[in-house]
Parts: sequence; structure tokens; C-alpha cells
Amino acid sequence: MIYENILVEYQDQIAVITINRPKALNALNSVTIQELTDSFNELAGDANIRTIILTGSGEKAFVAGADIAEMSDKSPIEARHFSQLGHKLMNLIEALPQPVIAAVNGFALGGGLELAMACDIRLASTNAKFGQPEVGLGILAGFGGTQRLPRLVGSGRASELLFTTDLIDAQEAFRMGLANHVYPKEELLGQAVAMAKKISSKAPIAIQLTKSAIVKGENLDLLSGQGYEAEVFAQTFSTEDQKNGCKAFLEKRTTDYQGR
Ligand code: CO8
Repeated sequence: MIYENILVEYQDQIAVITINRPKALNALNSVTIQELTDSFNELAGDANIRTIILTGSGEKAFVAGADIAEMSDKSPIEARHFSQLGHKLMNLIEALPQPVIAAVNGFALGGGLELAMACDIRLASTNAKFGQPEVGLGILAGFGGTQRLPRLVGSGRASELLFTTDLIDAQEAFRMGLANHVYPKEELLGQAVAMAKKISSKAPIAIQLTKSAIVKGENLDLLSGQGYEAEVFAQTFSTEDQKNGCKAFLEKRTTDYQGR
């Protein structure tokens, strides 16, 4: 598929999606949100792709937020629709069979941070900056920021970021648990690919079910989460990969997982 605002590249079992509006610091307009939705939907059905990396083009930004120029004149009804369009994309990322790594290569603000938070893992470059500037524009973090940020960093720290609009740097994001690792800018994508390769070498169905247990577990009490975990644990025992993986360990050899 040809896209206007994103690039999709493939490296073996890894897909790299690059948001490509560098002149607008990769701001999310509705076309970009729709293209991201379409590309993730396409990748969801591609069993050859085991891990996805999401990043931004240019020197400065991952994503500097929703497109303020497009958004500013919306009516309340249009704003709700825009918010729902964003939610649909973020929820799709969480529901994907493959893990998604956000390679945050600069500003991740507003909708950009919300997009990164919908990914499973966030890696940051040293120049990355994170923040939720929305209340400084008279709006609020309407792509899931009021929900995902407190879940990720706790309500006190989330409230501070959401109320003050202060930006934090990559090291602070790392300390809060918002970024898993921080790398020099020129190493970020390579490190993301290295992590994606490691993930892609494991059993894909086990990874998919682990992801779904993590995502689902966020919204469940411990006992219900354990109930779901037992279900998906059982499901792995109907896969060839479980038989081969356990057998390979006992025979002191490695195996290539087939995703079945
Ligand atoms: N939307 C549209 N255009 C943008 C955006 C944006 N979010 N961010 C930057 N741009 C554009 C600038 O307008 C500028 O364009 P031009 O060259 O045509 O003037 C270009 O990108 C470069 O930006 P700057 O010149 O401002 O670059 P600086 O290095 O000086 O500053 C900043 C970089 C600090 C990132 C600055 O651009 C900035 O503050 N951007 C806005 C950040 C922001 O407020 N983001 C939150 C947006 S709101 C949001 O995300 C809501 C999500 C939930 C929506 C719910 C829907 C109901």
C-alpha cells in the first residue's frame, strides 16, 4: 500500500513504520492516524512479521502531538470523533499480535506521547523530550493520556505532567519507567532492531498471548488476571512451538519457532 505520511519498511521479520511529516514534526493529522491504523491492520494479518518498530522521521521529533492546525477549528462533535479516531489507533496497537517498540527519537508530546504509551516498549534517544502540553492549549490529553500515563507512572507523577505541561528529558522518563532504555540518537534505531530481533526469535504465539495477558491484566483485578493467564498458558500447550521449545531445552539445543 502507498501512504502519504508514513513509510513502512521490512527487515526480515521486523516491520519499521516511520511517521513522515518532518516539517510538521510528525504531528498526527487525521490522514496520518488513518494511515497508521491501516498499516497496523495490514501487519496484524502478516504472520511473517513478528515485531514492529514505530519511529518518527527527521532530526527533532518522534511526534509533536496531534496536528494543532487541523484540530483548532473543530466543533465539539468533530473533536469527539477525532478523539475516537485516536483511541481506535491506540487500542489497535495494544490488540496487535506483535509487540510494538516505540523508538522515541525526539519530541513525544501530547498525542505523540499517547501514541508511544500505546506501544509495548519505549526506547528513547538522549535528545527525546516527553510531555502532555494539552491543558496549555485549552484542551486535554484526549488520545488516552489521562488513562495510560497514570497507569504507567502513577497518578501523582501523571497529574504533575498533565497539569503543569512540563516537558521531561529522556533520563527523567527512564527514571519514571516511561522509557525502558536511553541511547545516543545515532544508536536508537539499531538498538530497537536488535531488541526486535531478539523478540522475533522467541515463540510468536507465546509472545502474542503474553502481550494480551499484560494488556488485559491492566484492567483486571489480580485474581481475574490470573484466570486469564491460566487460560493463555494452557493455549500454548496446544502449539507445536511449545512441544519443540521444551524438547529443545531438554536436549540442550536451540530451535526455530514456527508460530504454530
Ligand atoms: N501540530 C501542528 N504543527 C506542529 C505541531 C503540532 N502539534 N508541532 C509542531 N508543528 C509545526 C510548527 O507549527 C512548525 O511549522 P512551521 O514551520 O510551518 O511554522 C514546525 O512544526 C516546526 O515547529 P517549531 O518551529 O515550533 O519547532 P521548535 O523546535 O521551535 O519547537 C516544539 C518544537 C517545542 C515541539 C513546538 O513545535 C511545539 O510546542 N509544538 C506543539 C506541541 C504540542 O502542544 N503538542 C500537543 C498537541 S495537542 C495534542 O496532541 C492533543 C492530543 C489529543 C487530541 C484529542 C482530540 C480531541
